[in-house]
Amino acid sequence: MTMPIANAEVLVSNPGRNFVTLRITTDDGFVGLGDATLNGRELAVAAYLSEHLAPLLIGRDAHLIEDTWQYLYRGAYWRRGPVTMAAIAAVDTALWDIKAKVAGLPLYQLLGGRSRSGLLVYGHASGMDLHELYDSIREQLAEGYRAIRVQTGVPGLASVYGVASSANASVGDGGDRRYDYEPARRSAVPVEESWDTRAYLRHVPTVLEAVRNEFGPELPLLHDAHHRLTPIQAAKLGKAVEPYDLFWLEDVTPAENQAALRRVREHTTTPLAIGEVFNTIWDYRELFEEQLIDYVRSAVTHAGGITGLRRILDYAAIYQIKSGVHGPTDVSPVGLAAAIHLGIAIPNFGIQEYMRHSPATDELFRPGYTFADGMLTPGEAPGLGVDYDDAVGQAHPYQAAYLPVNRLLDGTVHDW
Ligand code: GCO
Ligand code: MG
Repeated sequence: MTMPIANAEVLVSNPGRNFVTLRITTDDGFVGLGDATLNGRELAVAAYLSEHLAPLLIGRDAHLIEDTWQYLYRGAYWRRGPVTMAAIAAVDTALWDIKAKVAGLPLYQLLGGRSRSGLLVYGHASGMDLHELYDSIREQLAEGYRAIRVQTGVPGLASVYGVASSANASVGDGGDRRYDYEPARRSAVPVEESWDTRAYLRHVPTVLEAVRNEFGPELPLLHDAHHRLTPIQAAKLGKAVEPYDLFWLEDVTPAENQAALRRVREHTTTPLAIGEVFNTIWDYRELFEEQLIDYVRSAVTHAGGITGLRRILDYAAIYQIKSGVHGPTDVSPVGLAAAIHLGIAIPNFGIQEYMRHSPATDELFRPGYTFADGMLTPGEAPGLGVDYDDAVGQAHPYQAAYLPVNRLLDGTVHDW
């Protein structure tokens, strides 16, 4: 029984931030969605999909998920890279969505069924100073989060990754405070921020110590260094924060150089998470085989879809490495739903990032997953459980946006 694909549409919309969504429709009317959002580079993936992949999909059998993955990956000749892998991810996710709808089952059932009752998630707290940070942590706890990422301002720096300033804080429709933590600004050129690693390294351990003392030993705390450190600086930070028992320290170095993590690992027992900018299993090979990390940060959206990420996580499992799937607001509800279905099924689930989309984004995608008591659950609708509302999408057209560029105080371009 084949199920030919009739249509593959690339939908680009901006309900407050840009999202690229692939919608595949079969001849007999089944519809699947895939997320292809690459923050700040959205139209590159949209063009890859509409110009190069969509024409290949028409008439193909929607049931052939693995074959299509291999056909698009090997068939391109040019391998890997965030644009290619986000495009393949969108096709793969949409095909899984369709297969589950045909089966009449929520997608996680096709991935092996439930391995747990829900996904523990972490929320996001930040403050320019301790007072703001404590308030933000209390808000997160009040919303039910049971694990919290802590990001802090650094004295002398006007703005820092992950810290909401009053300039980019906004009030959500429900009256609650919402922050956009990866401020891809709607502007013609990127905003520039400045950075001082020594000031950061002096300050962060004092903040984590204060937070640990204020909130007690139980609360899982996470921190993201956002690729800014050298291996030896990262080792120093990991060692300095050991007494505060972090759940993980994320992206300590720009991890193109996997071997850099050896240096970090030999100096600290602080758990390490990495990989939100990776896109294939090859990016993890040394990290896994030498057991240099503890958590995999890739998103379904950026690592070749459910097929790509599941393969990475199976490989991780043999080294006791767990999932910590990327879930910022630039992963759309389609990408997040895919992560939730995968996360509830896999044996080596660790934690799921959850930043909460704006009400406008949820109106566009109408996700069926639910957040309660610090846990996400996928819902029981067939497929991914996400719909795309064309009228809402058309009302919010694409707007050019860039992530910030980071410079050291002397003007040198640094990792953001
Ligand atoms: C995280 C990430 C994000 C990224 C963003 C870039 O840990 O969630 O670091 O905040 O900065 O996804 O687009
Ligand atoms: Mg991160």
